[in-house]
Amino acid sequence: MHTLRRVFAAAAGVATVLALVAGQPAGAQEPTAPDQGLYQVRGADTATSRTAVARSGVDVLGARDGTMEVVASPAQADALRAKGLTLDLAGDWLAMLARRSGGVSRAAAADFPAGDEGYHTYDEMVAALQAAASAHPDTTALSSLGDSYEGRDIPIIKISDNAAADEDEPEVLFTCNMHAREHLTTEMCLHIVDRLTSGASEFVNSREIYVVPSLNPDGSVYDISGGEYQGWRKNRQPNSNGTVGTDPNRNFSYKWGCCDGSSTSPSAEDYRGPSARSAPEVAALQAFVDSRVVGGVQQIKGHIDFHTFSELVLWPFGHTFDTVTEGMTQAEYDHFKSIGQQMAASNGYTPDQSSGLYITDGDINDWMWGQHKVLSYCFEMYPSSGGLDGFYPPDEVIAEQTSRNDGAVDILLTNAT
Ligand code: NO5
Ligand code: CA
Ligand code: CA
Ligand code: CA
Ligand code: ZN
Repeated sequence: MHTLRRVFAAAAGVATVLALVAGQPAGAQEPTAPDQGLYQVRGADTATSRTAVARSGVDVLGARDGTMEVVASPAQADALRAKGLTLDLAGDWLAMLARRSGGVSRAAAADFPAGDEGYHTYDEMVAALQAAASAHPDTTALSSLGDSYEGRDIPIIKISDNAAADEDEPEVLFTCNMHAREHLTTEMCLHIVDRLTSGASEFVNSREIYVVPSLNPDGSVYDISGGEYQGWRKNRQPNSNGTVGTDPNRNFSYKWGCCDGSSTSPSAEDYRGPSARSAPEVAALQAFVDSRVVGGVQQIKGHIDFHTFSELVLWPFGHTFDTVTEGMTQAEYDHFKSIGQQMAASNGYTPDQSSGLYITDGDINDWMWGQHKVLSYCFEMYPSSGGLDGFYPPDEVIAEQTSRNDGAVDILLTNAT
């Protein structure tokens, strides 16, 4: 790991709503603005049909109880209707983005759009970690996983008694904001830091806890650039065809691209990248987790990767509908399910195997378990549904929706042994 250093990278390039679509070369994919519709898809009642929707090229915002929320072009919407699904148009995605963010001028964003300043920008997140580190020098250690594509640090804070020492205590990892627009998750990780450094948790003495509040700093900065929400998901790494972004949660090395759970199209929101761990942010996280194999034993025993939205607790595998398969015994699956159900009972989310939602390959949880046998969950946070606002709930919800997971976090910490 590197010493944390502040990097004030300017918001890269033009950050306009049009850039979201205009950066794509003509003829390479579907026509875009202004015809990106937000749709509610009904009839996707099985994981197989939800996977078909995910594979159709639309941007899946959320999925729950047989209803999916997607952003689709007219052609994509027609193709899904032709499969017998019902699509209800809920709005013009780009117009909703512009309206939601209030039409503020397009300077680099000093903060979130008006009314949402309670969210932490990248710089505010770094400052909060530095403040926590200087206020609690004995129980924290702040460093960086390495650089994002645009050269920002990816801060990681360790919280434990004698944090400077590598003690013989079970290690636990919390990761957030792998998807740029899922800003509530950054607040979730910062809330974990707050709670664990406040002196209220016994786990500081019995665990070594690592928190990464933003796995995707470039995407996160881009998403609020110009004072307008960009609805951005991926990282900001350019692709060979002129589009931008790899989906980090399809870029991990375990069975990367194995199972039609990601896209080979660079313009797709679930583009897997040209090769496994091609995204620097993914490579940095993998290198860190690899480095926690000490004396042949992986020290990290538990992990939650926070996303939004749909209020779900998900466990591996994502790449197969099978519960028991290569790399997962019945006893291991039952353990995942049992702890997952306990956590869901504590926060009111819905528990499921990840592939029960739709098939994904190259996701972080499959890699954490498949490669390192870490008890690894994906939480999809608040709200349960919500279209555009699903990614941009007002900052008033932050306190309630992050503390809502205190019990689940404690269950994970308890079982990470
Ligand atoms: C995640 C999970 C299903 C792993 C994903 O909507 S999300 O992108 N946050 N859902 O598809 O990577
Ligand atoms: Ca702020
Ligand atoms: Ca310790
Ligand atoms: Ca240790
Ligand atoms: Zn996500």
